[in-house]
Amino acid sequence: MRVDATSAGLSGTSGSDRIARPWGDRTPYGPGDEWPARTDVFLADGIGADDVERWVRTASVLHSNGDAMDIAVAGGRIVGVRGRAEDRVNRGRLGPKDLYGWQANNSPDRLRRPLVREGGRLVETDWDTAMARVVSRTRELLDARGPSAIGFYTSGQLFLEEYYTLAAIGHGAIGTNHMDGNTRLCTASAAAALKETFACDGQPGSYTDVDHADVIALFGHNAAETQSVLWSRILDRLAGPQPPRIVCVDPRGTPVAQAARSGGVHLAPLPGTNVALMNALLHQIIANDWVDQEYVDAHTVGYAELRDRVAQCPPEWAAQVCRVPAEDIRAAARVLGTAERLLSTVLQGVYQSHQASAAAVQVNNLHLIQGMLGRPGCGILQMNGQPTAQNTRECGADGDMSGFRNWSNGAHVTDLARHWNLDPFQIPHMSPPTHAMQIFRNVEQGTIALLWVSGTNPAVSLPELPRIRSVLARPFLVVQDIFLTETAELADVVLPAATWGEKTGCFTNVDRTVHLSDKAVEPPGEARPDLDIFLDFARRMDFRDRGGLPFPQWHDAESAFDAWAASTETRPCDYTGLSHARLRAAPSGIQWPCNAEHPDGTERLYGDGRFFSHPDECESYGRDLVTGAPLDLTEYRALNPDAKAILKAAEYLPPHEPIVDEYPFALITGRTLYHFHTRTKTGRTPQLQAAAPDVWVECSRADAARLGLDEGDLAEVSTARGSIRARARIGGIRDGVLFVPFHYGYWDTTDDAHDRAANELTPTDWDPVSKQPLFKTAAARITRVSPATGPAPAPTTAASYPVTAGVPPTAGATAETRGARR
Ligand SMILES: Nc1nc2c(c(=O)[nH]1)N[C@H]1C(S)=C(S)[C@@H](COP(=O)(O)OP(=O)(O)OC[C@H]3O[C@@H](n4cnc5c(=O)[nH]c(N)nc54)[C@H](O)[C@@H]3O)O[C@H]1N2
Ligand SMILES: Nc1nc2c(c(=O)[nH]1)N[C@H]1C(S)=C(S)[C@@H](COP(=O)(O)OP(=O)(O)OC[C@H]3O[C@@H](n4cnc5c(=O)[nH]c(N)nc54)[C@H](O)[C@@H]3O)O[C@H]1N2
Ligand SMILES: [Mo]
Repeated sequence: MRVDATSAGLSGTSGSDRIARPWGDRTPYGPGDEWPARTDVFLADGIGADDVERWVRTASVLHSNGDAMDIAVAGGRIVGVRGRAEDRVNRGRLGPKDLYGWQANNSPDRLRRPLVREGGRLVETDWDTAMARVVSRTRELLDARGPSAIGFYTSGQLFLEEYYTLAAIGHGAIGTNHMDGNTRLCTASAAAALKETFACDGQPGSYTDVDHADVIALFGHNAAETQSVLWSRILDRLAGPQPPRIVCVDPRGTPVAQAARSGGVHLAPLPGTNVALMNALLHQIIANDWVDQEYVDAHTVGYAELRDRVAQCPPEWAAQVCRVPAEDIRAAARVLGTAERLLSTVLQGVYQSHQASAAAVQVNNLHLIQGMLGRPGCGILQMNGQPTAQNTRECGADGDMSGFRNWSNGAHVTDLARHWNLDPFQIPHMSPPTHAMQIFRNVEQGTIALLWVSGTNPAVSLPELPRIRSVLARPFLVVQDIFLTETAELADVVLPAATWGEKTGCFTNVDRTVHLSDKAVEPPGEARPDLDIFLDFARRMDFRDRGGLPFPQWHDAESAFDAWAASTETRPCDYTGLSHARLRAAPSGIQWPCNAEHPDGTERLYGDGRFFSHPDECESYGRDLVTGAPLDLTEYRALNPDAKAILKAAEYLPPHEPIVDEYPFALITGRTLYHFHTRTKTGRTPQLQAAAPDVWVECSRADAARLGLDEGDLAEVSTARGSIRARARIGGIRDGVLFVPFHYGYWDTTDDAHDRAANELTPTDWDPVSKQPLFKTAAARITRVSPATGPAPAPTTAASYPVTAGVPPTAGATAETRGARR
């Protein structure tokens, strides 16, 4: 076992500086070998291994990879982290956010007491006063207007036990249909793609598919920055014998694109054209007869329609639409079509782009028509983004029905009501659950009068912020967070939460691995775990089940987990073989389904060609991919009577906001390696904040030359919604496209005052199938405002690398830059 002990990591670009070297040292391995272990460690300044009193088991909450780690505790505080070498997910590795980001837990400006609005200002108060306000407002609204006046908007960052409890309170005790998560902005299209193809959510693949694959295709997924440990695994395969070929579909020159350019293929389509490109790739696979007809006949329905649809989409046609060479499309199709073991991953370049679900489904089709499913190396990862988003979906806190049950199936509703011991009629199921974009519309119209926001910062992360600010001003707003965020500033009641490291619970990553996260330290001040806050609300509301017992019937994380596990019996996400004790005792996380039949969990789904898609069992009857219109039971039964996988075709349609003379650029937004979302944690972490201190805009060399824009110039970027100012990074993005990171909130500017949030620019528009907003398809213009005073504040280590000379490389924070500010 190798130890990459990044003791302080604060100075210069030494070998252990994981800001300068985000993926650390290579540990090469070959196909079918086990990924070698490497233990990454970071301890606070002045703390040595001997000073650590306890190591407490957990996993990362700053992305969806689920990297297992131990928290170092000394003097009642978190003082560092260490990767868990024995875990199947990361084999000891940690990314830069994981190594450094825990420091935000200890930030002096954590929320320590509840706040209530008095005379227009937020003032500190006690829990009784704050909760009494929430309870009395809820009661008033329930009496006067019924459950539909109450809305919940939650997260992909709480724990499984918390989501299950929130779902039980919202859908069960209160009976509102208005509950969703920020997972709607994140991976609703992943869930939709799985439901369209397999009639049920749940990832078929496994991270160990990386160990076996000979081709790895990443569609709109900058894994190098957003799942940096998964990328390390791929880099280690690339450094070993018989490396896989990489196919990358991304308009930016990400590290993934760079890896694809040697031996694989990088396609850089115009944003919003994924369906055209996918259809052309499928066209080539079918035209060259790289199809596993036996698999198609045995395990799928819908092939004839797919074949006829993509027959109309030759590479030359897609080349015009996507503006990529037809030759490159042919080359990519050849790599994909001649693969022996193909692993595909899909993320926001598809899910937040035009025709999101339709494009994601075509990736599933690519695998099904080649029979590349359920075998080592043949995996589909319709990726999650947030660490615990899988659980939001499983538990139903995003509006899905708990346990991947089907809202349109009366027997499923009755079954859930039996587990909750409630009357089935109390659980609203006459119409589909309200999606987040519609919840905010209802708030705007006043029909939702109380909105309870937990673990998300919509005042920065929702599209079209000028509108969102006025929407959030309308309802009685409850915000449950760990910091006074831009959203909390607008609240009527602010509830201080305990977070990761300060509470116990479980979460599940994208390859279905369940980890337990134990409490390591006390939360600051009077902050309480989200679970305790939800249960306290339920007790004060005096919710009761059919037997007159307090509802929910559970009272802590362990009893919540047990209730959840019991409710998943016979469901695809079967947790009946798991418990806190089992997870605490196991050396590694465990993949669901885990039950009597599979006591050690299940590596891959669907290897036996059996799907959860029988009409009586499935989670969803599906939708039309282009219009989003739902199918009913009769239509679904006619389409798929025998529980097969479904091949669904989609016609390409042009994006809704065309590129025009006034707005000649396609604008995309997204992430950088060093920050997480709205930076409530990473902005308070010295090493991470110093690596990417302020917003920038990426532009290609040719476009910059035409516009007279130089590296570091202040530019104004505008769309029909608004404008921001940002320093220009002349980088590796394709011509005609601009990229702005969305991490930087609107008021706290580090230098001159100006709007800087990407979401000032993004449109209120969403995918018809998944209802996920389109953060990656808009028309924009860019103009130069003033000359550079230095290079743009963009990292040089990954996709935002400069193409001009003279930009100093990003390295670890120095003593002077340690004072982080947001
Ligand atoms: N460092 C870091 N890691 C994170 C997060 C974070 O904030 N920071 N957040 C986590 C979360 S919640 C998520 S959802 C994931 C997101 O992870 P990713 O999806 O990997 O990240 P993004 O930067 O949003 O978008 C990925 C890529 O999509 C490309 N793209 C844009 N438009 C299109 C298009 O039309 N077609 C194609 N093919 N590509 C396009 C962009 O150029 C970008 O490189 O990351 C997770 N991990
Ligand atoms: N323009 C643009 N916009 C985007 C995206 C994009 O690519 N481009 N991506 C979208 C995506 S994929 C996502 S996931 C969203 C993310 O958007 P948000 O969810 O708004 O982003 P975060 O900053 O992660 O907000 C999480 C909040 O939870 C708080 N928190 C952390 N831990 C806990 C806890 O244990 N309990 C409680 N109660 N609170 C906690 C944090 O302090 C923070 O305020 O943004 C979306 N918006
Ligand atoms: Mo996300």
